Amino acid sequence: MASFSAVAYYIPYSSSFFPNKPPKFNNRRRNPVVKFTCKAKNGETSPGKLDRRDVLLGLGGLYSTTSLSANPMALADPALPDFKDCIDATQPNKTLINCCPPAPSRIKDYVPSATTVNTRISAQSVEVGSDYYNKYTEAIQKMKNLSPSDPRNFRQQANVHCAYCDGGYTLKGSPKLLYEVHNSWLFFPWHRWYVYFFEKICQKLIHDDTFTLPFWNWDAPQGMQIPSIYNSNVISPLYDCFRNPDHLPPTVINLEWSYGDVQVDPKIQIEYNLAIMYTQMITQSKTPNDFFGKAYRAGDDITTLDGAGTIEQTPHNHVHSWTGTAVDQSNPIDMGALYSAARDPIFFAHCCAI
Ligand SMILES: [Cu+2]
Repeated sequence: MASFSAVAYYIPYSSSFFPNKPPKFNNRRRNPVVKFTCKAKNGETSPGKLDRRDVLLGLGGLYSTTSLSANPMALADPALPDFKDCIDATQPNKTLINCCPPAPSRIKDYVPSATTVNTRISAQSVEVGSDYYNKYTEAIQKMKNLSPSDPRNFRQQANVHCAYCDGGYTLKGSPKLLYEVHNSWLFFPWHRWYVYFFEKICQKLIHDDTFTLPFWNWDAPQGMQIPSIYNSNVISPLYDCFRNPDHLPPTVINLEWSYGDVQVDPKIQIEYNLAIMYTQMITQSKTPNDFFGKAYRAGDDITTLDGAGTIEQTPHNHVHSWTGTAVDQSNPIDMGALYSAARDPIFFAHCCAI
């Protein structure tokens, strides 16, 4: 257990997604580290240049598929959490919370074994009472029914997000800095692995290794509201009472929402949302770092990095705060706050969309 507390150092960068007024569009212009070209001629890539395919390959394949021997981004120790000691995380109201997972006897490196690819489906297309819905709710209910000390228990899994995002670990090699998986290029890969293992637990519990989680397609008009499966009835394991009551279906999501925004005509909101997506995906994503986020390496202070990529900032953060409760703006819970976001099952559909 913790031998010291997070507040001994600092309150995490942001313990809610948007405690105050969220940033608007990412209008910053950074000096591009890597230039972006639409397509390399004859399959060539030249040092310092990437084509769009490489951007879409993701961080895992990005630097191995291009000639980036001169790219300093690949040449530093990675930012890692120090697993020696898990400390209390900090809620938006500054109170501490213990999100630490059960201490493993040993940590084993995971080796992926899957040879097939299962396609996720949109949450909006799932009908309440369908076979898929029954499987999904069975998996989540079984996770919630597991012993509270079982690391696969739903609350334990929610706490993983809390521990890694809200000050549960220090940065390895820098005991005065906290580790954080938001606001940098860690955002995409960390969340994708998190969802991957959550999905594996679901598969195991319902004895179906083809099961996939649904994704919340908030970037398409038909997905721009809370999918009905999460709001069907209050005893469903997919339901969460800590969502903003003003934003339940059929309210259309505002992908750039912040406290105080008024609802506009749904058709206009959808047009705004599509424009926001275009802006974040294309106009503002001139470089890989714009899109994925800034490099976060050993020794870096995440509180001063200001490194979130375009999609993490908007719409990702805004979907969180739009969905989470607005009852107490100074102390948002569930989807509206880092420490509690994954307590809402819709969190995993949201993360499957990024
Ligand atoms: Cu997160």
